[in-house]
Amino acid sequence: MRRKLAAGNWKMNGTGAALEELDELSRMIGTTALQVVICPPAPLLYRACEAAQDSIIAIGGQDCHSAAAGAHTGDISAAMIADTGAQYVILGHSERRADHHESDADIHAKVKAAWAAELTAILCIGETAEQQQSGTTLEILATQLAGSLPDAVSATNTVIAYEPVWAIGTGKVPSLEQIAETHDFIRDTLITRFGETTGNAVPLLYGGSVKPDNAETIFRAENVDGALVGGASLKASDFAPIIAAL
Ligand code: G2H
Repeated sequence: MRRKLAAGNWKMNGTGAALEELDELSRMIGTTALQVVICPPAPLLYRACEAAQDSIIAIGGQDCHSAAAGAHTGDISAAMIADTGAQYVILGHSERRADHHESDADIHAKVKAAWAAELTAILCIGETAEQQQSGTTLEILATQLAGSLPDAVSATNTVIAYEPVWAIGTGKVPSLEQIAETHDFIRDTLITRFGETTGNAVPLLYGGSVKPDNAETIFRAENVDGALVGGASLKASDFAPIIAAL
């Protein structure tokens, strides 16, 4: 049985007051066998870890630098994220790929840095609207996986999030058939490269406009083990029903 996971990506939203949502979420979900992760902005990481310490909620960063330390003004290392008590880090989100020109090679180095700091990498991949329309989605996913995922993948150090760029924050969601096809393809690609045991153990998340009213349908796809949720993770009252649908 693969572990099921719901991760909230707060993106560049929230100051200290937003931590009340963590308390509220913890109260609403109680105990569950699911893994629940909240990835707040970096300045909130330490306080989020403190706020979540008596709950089942784990905390994650939204990016890290590939270097362990050095002259990189404004950046944070994986070890700094781990030092706050966080256990996860999102890497390769399409907003980082677009806004900061991150290549698959850059992301590959960041995943290695995350593993060195004993963080679980939530690696994001996904095609743009143009790529989807030109029918190259699976090709793009194969290229991104090959280029950004290092060899030492294990059942616990990696989670893959499939996020079609055209579905992010737009309210558009692929059909259940499209979601099933892409996740089946990612699963097969992992099995081919890492073998049955590891390939089958890595959780796959869907991300892009997941809401309380569409989560249950999305989670029907066999290889969807959870969701990476942006906008609907900001309020506990939105995120809790998504977690409940898993
Ligand atoms: C995709 C997702 C979270 P949203 O970026 O990573 O955001 O749920 O707001 O589309």
